[in-house]
Amino acid sequence: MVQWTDFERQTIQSIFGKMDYDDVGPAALSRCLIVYPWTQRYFGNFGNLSNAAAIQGNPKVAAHGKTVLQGLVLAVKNMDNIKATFTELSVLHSEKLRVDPDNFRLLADCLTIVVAARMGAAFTPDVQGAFQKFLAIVVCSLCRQYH
Ligand code: HEG
Repeated sequence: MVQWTDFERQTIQSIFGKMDYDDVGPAALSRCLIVYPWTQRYFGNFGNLSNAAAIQGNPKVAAHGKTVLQGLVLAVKNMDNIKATFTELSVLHSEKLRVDPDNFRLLADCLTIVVAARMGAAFTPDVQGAFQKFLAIVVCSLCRQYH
């Protein structure tokens, strides 16, 4: 069972409360697809991913970036039960989508970079610590149904 301090809870809720999902979701997913091009293999039906501009202008990437954030919002709303909240999503990524679980961490890191860039000086080391703890638990929960 994960223990959260008041600061960690407030920080996570505040970051997601203020987040512009239409901006951050597409930016994080496109950054992941550009920086780690092998992650593109799961999105073969998304059309043109041939270069950074194509990825950043791809409406399917944008839409899926928002979908991923909706998944994270579910975790924010269930911070004391993230593992159970993600059981089905973990099964989906493992058994149907066959996403290599190492990639969860890569997307989480891209999201951290995008959030840091948007928050600027407000992204203090303490805030980063809380945010990355949250994402580490998300990643860990998504990996749980792999066997
Ligand atoms: Mg995944 C579908 C969340 C990482 C590839 N992902 C989804 C869906 C959600 C989600 C909510 C929709 C599920 C549904 O339709 O029921 N994904 C999610 C989170 C994270 C993540 C929260 C990690 C932070 N996903 C991830 C990574 C890859 C990936 C790293 C591949 C590199 N996801 C993927 C694919 C689909 C989803 C290929 C199906 C997309 C589609 O066909 O529309």
